[in-house]
Amino acid sequence: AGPQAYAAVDLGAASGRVMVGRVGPDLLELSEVHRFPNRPVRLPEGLRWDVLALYGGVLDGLRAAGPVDSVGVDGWAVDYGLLDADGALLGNPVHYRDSRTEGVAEKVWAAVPAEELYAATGIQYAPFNTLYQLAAARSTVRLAQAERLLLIPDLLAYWLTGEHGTELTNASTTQLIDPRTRTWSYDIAERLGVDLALFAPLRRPGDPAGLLRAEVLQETGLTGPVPVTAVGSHDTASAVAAVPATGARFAYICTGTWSLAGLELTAPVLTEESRAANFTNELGLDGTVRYLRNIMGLWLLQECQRAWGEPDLGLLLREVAAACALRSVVDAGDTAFLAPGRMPERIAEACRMSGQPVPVTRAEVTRCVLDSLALAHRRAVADTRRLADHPVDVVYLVGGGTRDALLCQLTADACGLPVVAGATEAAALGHVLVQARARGRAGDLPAMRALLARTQPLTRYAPRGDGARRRAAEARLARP
Ligand code: LRH
Repeated sequence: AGPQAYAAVDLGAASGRVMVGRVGPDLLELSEVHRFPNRPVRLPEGLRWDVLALYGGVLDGLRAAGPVDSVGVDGWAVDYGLLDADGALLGNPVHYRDSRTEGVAEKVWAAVPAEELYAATGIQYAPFNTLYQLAAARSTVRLAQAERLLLIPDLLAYWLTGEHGTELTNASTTQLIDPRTRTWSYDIAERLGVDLALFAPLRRPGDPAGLLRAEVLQETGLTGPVPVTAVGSHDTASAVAAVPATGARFAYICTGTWSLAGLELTAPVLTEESRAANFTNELGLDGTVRYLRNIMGLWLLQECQRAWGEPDLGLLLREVAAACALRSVVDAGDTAFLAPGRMPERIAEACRMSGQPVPVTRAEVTRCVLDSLALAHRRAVADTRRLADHPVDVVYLVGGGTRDALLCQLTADACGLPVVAGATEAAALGHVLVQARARGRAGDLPAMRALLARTQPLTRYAPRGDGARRRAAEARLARP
């Protein structure tokens, strides 16, 4: 028998993809069969996901995929859909960049202090954590009517199968999971009035998640039974699984709309120092902890591109070669950049406020973003080493940002460490490997990574420069 085929549905904040993966002892292949835009919609009530369009894209993708042995779904974290007693979706899922959570965290902390929340859940403060979204929704009719809450990938899996589940890696981003016990934090939920009965039972990457419904088979032309397999349904969990590391002394940066930079650990770091540095302990595959920091990532550039009428990224990166390095930089970790809109102006404003030259041309703004990202990557890698007391000899970059050679090189320069750029479609690769493993066709995490290192093209970037300009730029950034 030849290798099996696995369909990986991977939902990103900017687009969704259906990929087909094949896995064998020395084989790891991925082909994209369908890509569709993910366009958030601004309604009078706020920023919403067009989740039905996404489901339509998934069905189109499964039709294009042809016969597969199993299907999985991963996607971005924290957001959810609510279902009524009949299993019908209650309204359009709210986008994590919606403003409804402004000022909500302070109210939550009045009931459970931020220190206690971190010690219990290990999750960073981000205004969009599911916990704060639920607090913002507290007295809404929708929440009162809801019988079930499904995180976005679980919602899509439900529409495909008719079955409910809460996949663990993504559940950890709700801030309602205890990373030591890897189950619900009952005490936190109770004190904050979150009804855990809203959540379906937890399932782990590799667990069965049902079969494609008869109507889905009909719509996609697939022949059943087709099993759906739970994967690391948080896209970042799947991407971290696909870091092609061969040793233990590594850090990773998953670059896409976000940059997620940190370490893979076997136990969470729940210290007050770690909380102050806003590091998160999300759950990964096989008992691992993803100890990382959220950095704004290519979102900064995507929003600039939108403001400039969508110029081609390749063109922008060629223009950037002419712009002066490290002339002005912003704090790419600042949640001030979270909301959409007016990004070139907001970046210019941040430079003006910190007394730096204001970037004006597209090339100058793009250069400012790339330099700022590289510095934020460096800070995250340095902080993570210190806070987790973990040695790092090499930084692996995976995800969309690996297409940008300048970003990879600047990250190596800033970190003063070799950077190895791996797969652009890391989330889909990690995802496919978990499906393969569930069917006995792949090994443990180190074996998966060895397979990735053998089969996927890697690009190495050696660090350049003495760091003097970088230090000067960081000093400007630190100025009040
Ligand atoms: C990346 C990601 C990230 C989350 C954010 C909401 O797609 O899942 O890990 O923090 O989206």
